Amino acid sequence: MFETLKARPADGILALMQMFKDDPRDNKIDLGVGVYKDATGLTPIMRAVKAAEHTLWETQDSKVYTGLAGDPAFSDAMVALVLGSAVPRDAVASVATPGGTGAVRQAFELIRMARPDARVFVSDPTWPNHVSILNYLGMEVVRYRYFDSETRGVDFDGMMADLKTARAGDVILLHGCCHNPTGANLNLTEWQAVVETLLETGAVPMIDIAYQGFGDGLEEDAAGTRLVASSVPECLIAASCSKNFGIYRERTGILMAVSANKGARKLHQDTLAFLNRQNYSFPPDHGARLVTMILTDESLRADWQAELEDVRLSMLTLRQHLADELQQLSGSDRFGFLAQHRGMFSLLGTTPDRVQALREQNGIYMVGDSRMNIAGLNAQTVPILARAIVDVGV
Ligand code: PLP
Ligand code: TYF
Repeated sequence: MFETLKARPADGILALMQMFKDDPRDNKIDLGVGVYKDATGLTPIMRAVKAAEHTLWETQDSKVYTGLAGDPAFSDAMVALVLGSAVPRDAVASVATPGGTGAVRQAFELIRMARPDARVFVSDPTWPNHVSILNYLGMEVVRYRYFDSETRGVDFDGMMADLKTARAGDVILLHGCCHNPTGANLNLTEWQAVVETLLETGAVPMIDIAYQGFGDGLEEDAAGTRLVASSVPECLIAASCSKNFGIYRERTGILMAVSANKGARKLHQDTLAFLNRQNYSFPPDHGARLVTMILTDESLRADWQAELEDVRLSMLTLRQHLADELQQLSGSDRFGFLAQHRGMFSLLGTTPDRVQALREQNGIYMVGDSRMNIAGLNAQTVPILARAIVDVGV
């Protein structure tokens, strides 16, 4: 039977991770997979996470199943973190999922279940797994213009023109903040214009927010998501705790369905729980429990926020350092976008052969589309990267 299986294309980002591991050079620089790394190249366990794990180990007296939606306290804490007071709590149905990817997958399945002919509009470019999962589910993908390859900012006019072609019942997938892979983001005025287009077309927004706290701050990074959620009749939000809590392998995420129609909440909640049951029954609990403990304990939360802020500022410092070095070496301002971008990633906007040359000649690993993980740098490697970028002719 299994001889009918066919080979699948590998995930380019994960393949790059392996290539980096296999490279024997000591001076290699990893700007590939999107995990935060400190100046020594480590991805630390956050202090508040360690403390919560310690308490959990001492106090947890059972690991009996939670519920199909996960622990309701996790939903309460995460709805508050992402949405603040933008919408009433009883407007939100939600389920815990295995990571943000699990939330994305469940959201797509929910859309397909409700509207098998829905088209899903995704930014060009977007996180490759969006497209890969949509293709796998047999759903129609439409790309909207997003990245301006000249300015390396958002091609907002192109984006708006493309979003206006959506129809009622189509879905528009937006990145809540810290766009992956480009690093280019909408400002609040632009979010407002997107909201108006959503209302005009009747398309439903789905927001993927995987880096809250990595851009301009916890509240600032959620502002676009909150604006959308409070302005449209219905929206879906897939949130990940992998990055901002540093609990990647614990697989912690949440899917929220927000509806202005309060009578709909029970049906939404039951349907989300049904989808969890079909796919894996109970979602993982360990990471979700740590997140809940941190968000609901004043001192753990303060410590988490302080550490997250250090992480955020360290990436901003690296961005500015890299932009300054490039300005000096190239004698031009054309790399200023690196300091404007937010989050872990910046799309350098160069050709695959230059990306390959940087890897082969300099041991600098970035994703093939020229996405760099800024957190892979430190004060010593910034000038090395800047020199290599200028020498390769970007
Ligand atoms: N969405 C985006 C845009 C991401 O970059 C990621 C990254 O990992 C995820 C979702 C999902 O993350 P995870 O499934 O590890 O929580
Ligand atoms: O974009 C990234 O690098 C992160 C991590 O299949 C990631 O989102 C990469 C590939 C993948 C899952 C997660």
